[in-house]
Amino acid sequence: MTILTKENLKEELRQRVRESYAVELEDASADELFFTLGSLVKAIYNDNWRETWKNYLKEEQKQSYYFSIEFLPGKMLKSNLLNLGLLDLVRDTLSDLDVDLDDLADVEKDMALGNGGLGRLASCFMDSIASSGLPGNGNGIRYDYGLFKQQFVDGHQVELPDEWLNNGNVWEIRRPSKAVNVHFAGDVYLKENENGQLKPVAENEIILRAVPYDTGMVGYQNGIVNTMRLWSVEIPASEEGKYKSIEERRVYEDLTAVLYPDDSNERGRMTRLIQEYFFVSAGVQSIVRYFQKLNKPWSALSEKVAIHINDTHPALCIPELMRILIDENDVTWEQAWDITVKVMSYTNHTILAEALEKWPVYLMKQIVPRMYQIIEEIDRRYVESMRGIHPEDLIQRTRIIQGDQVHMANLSIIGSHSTNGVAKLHSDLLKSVVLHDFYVIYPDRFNNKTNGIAQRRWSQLANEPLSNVLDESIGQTWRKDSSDLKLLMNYQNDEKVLEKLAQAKHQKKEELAEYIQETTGITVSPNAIFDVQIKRLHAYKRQLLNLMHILKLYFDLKDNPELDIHPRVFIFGAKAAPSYTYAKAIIKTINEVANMINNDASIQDKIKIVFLPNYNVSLAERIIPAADVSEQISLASKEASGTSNMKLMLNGAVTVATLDGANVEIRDAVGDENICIFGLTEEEVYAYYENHEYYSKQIYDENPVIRRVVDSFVDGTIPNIGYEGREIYDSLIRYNDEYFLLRDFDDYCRAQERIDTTYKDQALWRKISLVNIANAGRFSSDDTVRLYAEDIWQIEPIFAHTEK
Ligand code: DL6
Repeated sequence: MTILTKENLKEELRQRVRESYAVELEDASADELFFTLGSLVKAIYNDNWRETWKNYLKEEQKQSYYFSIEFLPGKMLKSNLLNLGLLDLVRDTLSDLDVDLDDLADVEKDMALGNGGLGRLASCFMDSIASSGLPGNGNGIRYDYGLFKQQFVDGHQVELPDEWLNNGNVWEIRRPSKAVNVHFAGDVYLKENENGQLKPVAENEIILRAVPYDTGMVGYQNGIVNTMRLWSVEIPASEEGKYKSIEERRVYEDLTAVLYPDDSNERGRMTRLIQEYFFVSAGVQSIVRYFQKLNKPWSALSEKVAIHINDTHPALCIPELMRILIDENDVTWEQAWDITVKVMSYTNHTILAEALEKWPVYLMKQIVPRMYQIIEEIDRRYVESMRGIHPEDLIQRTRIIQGDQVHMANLSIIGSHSTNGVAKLHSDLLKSVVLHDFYVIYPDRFNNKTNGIAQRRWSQLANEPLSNVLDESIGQTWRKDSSDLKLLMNYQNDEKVLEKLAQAKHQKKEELAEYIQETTGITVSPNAIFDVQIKRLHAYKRQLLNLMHILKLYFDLKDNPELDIHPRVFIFGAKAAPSYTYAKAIIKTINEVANMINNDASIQDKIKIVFLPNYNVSLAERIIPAADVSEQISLASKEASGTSNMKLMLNGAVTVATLDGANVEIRDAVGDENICIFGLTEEEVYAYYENHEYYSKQIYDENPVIRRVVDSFVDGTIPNIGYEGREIYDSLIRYNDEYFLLRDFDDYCRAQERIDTTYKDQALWRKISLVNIANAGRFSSDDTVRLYAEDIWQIEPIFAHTEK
């Protein structure tokens, strides 16, 4: 269908709204209009979706499959319109009908099937893979409930269910004809068949039906539409009779109900392990089914298919492909292993040892017995193959099954041909520390792929005023090729452009100020510095350090009300995992400090604190364009990459950062004078670990400013906190401040003073902001996925067969 004019677009909407809801266009509710428009947009790209798929088949293109237990696309209406080149046309058409596209887009519920960085990266990659014309698809879980909705009640985080599917999901297509069965549990033993082959025989299994829901991933104005396939559980008709009660059925029907709301390990949680095998098995089965259509020998599988294991949650892809090849297709172990290693690749997303996933042997044997048998054999053969080549202790440290635990990162590295980190520093730390043993064994498997962001969403969609200034100054090529943002460097000294950029920022600050007023009742001035820290609440990300600096400023202002600081609004957005009590204590404390300071007239609005509830992709799209300062203050060596740092930089925020994750590459991109670096380096952090010479109590004793701030958590200064303040105090003093906040505090305060001084020099500030925008192009996920495609997946872009 080609719809190019306002008139036929209006006519289509009119017809569809009549057909679907039996109302006239003018009488349609916002929901009805949104769903009508959504289904029309889908109809527009369906032809390309079908053609893209047919072309992949016809050309027998090698395809990559990105297996991720989380995807976090956010809202899709405007991004689909942008990618289809229809944004302006639809905006104008709706405006004729007195409908504002942005209001209508707000009707869509965020697709929040992820916790944070990991899932958002997966969605940025989906956009970029399609936009680069690459044959790549997503494979994940269609959770009935997304990540919990966060509310604050008396300053405490309260979690509410995210019923994102209540009104249906206009973008997905349920495909029961492509469903597959997944087998769990039971007793599995090996028995010789009539051909003398040992084959598994299973009894008392649980069989579940995995039904795919496909969502089109629309490429940016290139006619390509790839697929994100999310699996949902059902009870197969053949198994209906096995369940004696509704409750018993419900246990299995609920397997894909909830996303685990924790971005670290879910050790020991049976449902999570079932979820992992469920989407892995369904995905790998459907890929093999596709491959079989090509009528090629198994040896060609790695020429046609690349499977990416996004963090270790999909690591069972490795034994599952082995199972399908050996058990179902009589491939020898040796050949199956050769194929599997060539097909699989793995990304590590964390440096935190406690987040490296392990599963108890007993649980694996119980839930996925055949997987466990295959892993045991992989492990046995690994040990055997390494004997005589590497020392025994190294082999034992790297094997998959150690004691009563199955190490999923070890499985992922041993069973794949590529392991990458997500920023240079992170990849180096993997090689030198976290996965050093493996680096010794497989040096060629390790590589770096610095993360990137879907730049179009974070500039063109989220920040129109900025996009307009860019168009007027450097032309429009940056919209397709973000490396052209570099052209902005030519305007560093152009007063007019600098002024326009400042006006664009101000406009977004006014909009955010309005939103803050509406949602929290707090009045903030757009003339203040908007200082932003948005990310999951985690001790290593050090939101507490930010709060400690705010408290210091507050005490300084109490001591000297005339203190000359530029007014600042500290904006937080963060969810804490429901079971992470320490993180929740920090949320409560930030909220109480906010109450105390925001209501203290003597501060004369020089500091305001706003903790916006329910941080998600849509909220990020409001906050990021309005930010002046980007807080990236994790302890050096702990943040694998970070991606909010890239989004904020693209929107002209100036970064206050430790040399951690991708901050290091941001510093390299903009130069020391355009970023505010502070704190321990990763080498210094490791030196402390080696020498065991960090004593936070000593810093506390010797530094009266720190003492005053730390004491305020327990001495009654902050109203309405109890055990929360004590927990914070103890973490800093009694438990020796695991993330070195006290060590970095003074340097952080100096960095903040530099921010204040620089902001007062608006000419300088504007120039720094421009340099950040101009150098953000290198953090485009278009580039990142191109490198994955070339170096890891060996897939090539397909020629866009339809409109360009
Ligand atoms: O690679 C995406 C994202 C990184 O930017 C973050 O630095 C990293 O913390 C995050 N990792 C995770 C996974 N697990 N943990 N913990 O979300 O990945």
